[in-house]
Amino acid sequence: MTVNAERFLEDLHTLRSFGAAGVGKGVVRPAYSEADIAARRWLAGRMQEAGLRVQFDPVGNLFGLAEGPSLLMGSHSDSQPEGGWLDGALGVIAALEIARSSDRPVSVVSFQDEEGRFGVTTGSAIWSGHLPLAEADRLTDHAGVPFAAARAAMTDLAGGFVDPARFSGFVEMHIEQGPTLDTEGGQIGVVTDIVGIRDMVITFAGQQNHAGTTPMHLRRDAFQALAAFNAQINDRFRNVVTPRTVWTIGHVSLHPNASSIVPGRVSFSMQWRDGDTERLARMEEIIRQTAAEVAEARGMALSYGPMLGLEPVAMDGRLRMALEQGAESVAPGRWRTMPSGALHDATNVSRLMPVAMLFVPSIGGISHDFAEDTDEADLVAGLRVLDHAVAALGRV
Ligand code: HGY
Ligand code: MN
Ligand code: MN
Ligand code: MN
Repeated sequence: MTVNAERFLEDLHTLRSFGAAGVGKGVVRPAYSEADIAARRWLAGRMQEAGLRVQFDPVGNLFGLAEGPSLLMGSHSDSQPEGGWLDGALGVIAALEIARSSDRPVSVVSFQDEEGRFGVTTGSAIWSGHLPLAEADRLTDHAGVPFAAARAAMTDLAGGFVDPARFSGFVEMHIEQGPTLDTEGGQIGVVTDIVGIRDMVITFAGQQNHAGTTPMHLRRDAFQALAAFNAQINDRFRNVVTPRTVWTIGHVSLHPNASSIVPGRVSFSMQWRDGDTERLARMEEIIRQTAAEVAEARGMALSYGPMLGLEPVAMDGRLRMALEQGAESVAPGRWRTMPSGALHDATNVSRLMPVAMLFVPSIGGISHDFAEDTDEADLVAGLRVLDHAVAALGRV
């Protein structure tokens, strides 16, 4: 089968136009935003033109379904609040091109809210049964918008959940979002495993007060509590973590966030990732222990939001082998196997069927930033590897 690289690149750039940020090639296309829904409507049209039966499920996951049993390929088309044009989009458009040009039955999916506006890879977590819909409906984003309200914007499109039994496996192409391939001059990464993750919101509540008249020793300053907590977990993690372990406080809301007011409350996102479930659990113990000690020492009230998480997952051997054969024929000497430090929908789908992933380089290792980009030659090389792999997999 012959993939059409020009059509593939053109569709990628058209998808980028939905929520184009006007900064580099960046996009602002969070789940359920106008740009996201418009992009999904456009994708549905392209799937229809490709001869696929379009089905949106109740949470906005968009499927283009081939007749009968098929291989599922795809990713997500929602973005981070400041997103790159390829994160997720690449996998969806590559899947569409393969489905269009393949003589094998290939279905296409764009999962919803992989970027976790409401949680962690929400759409595929719900589809795969990891997150009950009723529980998801109670989640809110950082602005307090409930998931149920956000997904109501797509009610007119919503159909039923697609039965996963029709798919023989799932293959997701994605940008690496890290520095490995770019630094080594590699063109293709065949993924071995995807890290696990834990994510929760922690709140310290102390005493709001006047920044001029409140002596330091009488303060119950929420920012100081966060600062102490952060310093202590960095210290205590030292003998627990490996170079692959990461942890991030990415979202902080300080109340009332005014320069002349001692902050009375802070809520912050605490996220950590590792390839080992034990280590994730050990880090959780340290986080909870440290938060309790800081709260006690500073007279703060401590509370936690729901903890969301996914376990580490290994890729399927047979699908991985097909990708490795494809990589060897398309990019001999310029491919490698590697773990994924980023999360992907493939983690959730792995509960339902065999999964595998393919990476192409991120220039400068940059992602989750408007500057995210990949050389066109590498994008096309990744498409060709998928082309080979699907042919190698034969009839599903
Ligand atoms: O955070 C992640 O790893 C994914 O890009 N949402
Ligand atoms: Mn992604
Ligand atoms: Mn992402
Ligand atoms: Mn993904």
